[in-house]
Amino acid sequence: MSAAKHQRVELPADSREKSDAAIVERLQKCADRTSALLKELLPPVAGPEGRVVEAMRHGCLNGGKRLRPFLAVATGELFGVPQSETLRTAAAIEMVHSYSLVHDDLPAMDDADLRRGEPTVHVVYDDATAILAGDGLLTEAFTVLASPETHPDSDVRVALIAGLAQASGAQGMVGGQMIDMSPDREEFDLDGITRLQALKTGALIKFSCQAGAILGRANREQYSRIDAYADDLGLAFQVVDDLLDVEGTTEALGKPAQQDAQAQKATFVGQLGVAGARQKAAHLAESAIAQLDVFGGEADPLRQVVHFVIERRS
Ligand code: GRG
Repeated sequence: MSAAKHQRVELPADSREKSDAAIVERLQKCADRTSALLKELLPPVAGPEGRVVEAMRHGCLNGGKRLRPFLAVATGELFGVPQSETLRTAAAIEMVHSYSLVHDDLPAMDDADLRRGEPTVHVVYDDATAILAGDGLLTEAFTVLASPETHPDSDVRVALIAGLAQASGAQGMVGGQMIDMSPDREEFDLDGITRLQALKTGALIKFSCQAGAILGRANREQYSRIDAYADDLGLAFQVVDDLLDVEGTTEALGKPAQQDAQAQKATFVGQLGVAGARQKAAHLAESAIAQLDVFGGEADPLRQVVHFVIERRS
C-alpha cells in the first residue's frame, strides 16, 4: 500500500479530522504572518505615486489562501529552517503570485471583476494602474529577495532570485499564460494541457517548495524528492482548480465561476470529465505524498497540505 493510501485510509476518523483541523490552523497562522509582513514591506507612500502602492496593497492584501508561502515555510521547516527565516522569501513569492492574478484579471486577459471576494484591481482603480501595480509587485519581490535581511549568504540569495525569475518568466508562468491564450488551445490533448498547467500554475508552486529546500540547504536526493512532490502537487492543484470552476459557485470561490467553459479554455475536466478529473487529482495526491517517504514526521505538514489542496472549496 502506498504512503498516501496508508495515511488516508487507515487513519481513524477522529485522528483524520484532527489532522485536517491542524493543517487549516497552520495555514491560517502562516497566512496571517505573511499578510502582516506584506503590509510592512509595502507601506503606503505619499505623493502621486502613492496610488500605485495602494493598488499593489489591494492586489496582495485582500485575502487568499497563501498556499505558496505555506509551501516555502513548511519545506524550510522540513530542513530545520525556522519560519521567521523563510517568511521574507514566502512574501516575495506571494507578491509574484498576486501580480499574476492582477494581470490575469485585466480586460485584455480574463476580464474578471471579482477576486478573493473583492472587486479586482482594475475595477477599483483603472487598467493602467492595475498594469503598474502588477509590475510593481513583480519587481518588489526581487528587491525583497536581494536584501541581506532575506538571507546573509549572497549565494543563497542569488539562487532564490534565479529560481523565482525562472519560475515566473517565459520558461514558467508567463510562458504558460501565453500557451493558455493560444488560438489552438481547444485542440490540446492531455499532454498539452499538462505542459501548459505545469508552466502556468505549477512552476510557481514548485519554486515555493524549492525555496524552502534552498534555504534549508537540502542535499541532492532531498531536493529531487521535493521537486517530484511539488510537480504532483502543482498538477493536483490545477486539476482541482478546473473542477472548482465547473462545480463551485462565484460566492464560494470569490471569483467568477464557470469561466473556463466561457473562455473555451483547455482544461483537465474538458479532457477527462468530472469523475476522471477527480480520480486524476486523487492519484496525483497519492503520488505527491509517496515522494515524501524518505522523510519522517517533520514532513507531515507537507503531507497534510496535499489533502487540503484536493479537498479545498475555493
Ligand atoms: C498574467 C503573467 C500572468 C500570469 C497569470 C497564474 C496565472 C497566470 C493566472 C491565474 C489564473 C488562474 C485563476 C489560474 C488557476 C490557478 C490559480 C493560480 C488560481 C489562483 O491561485 P490560488 O487558488 O489563489 O492559490 P489565492 O487567492 O488563494 O491566492
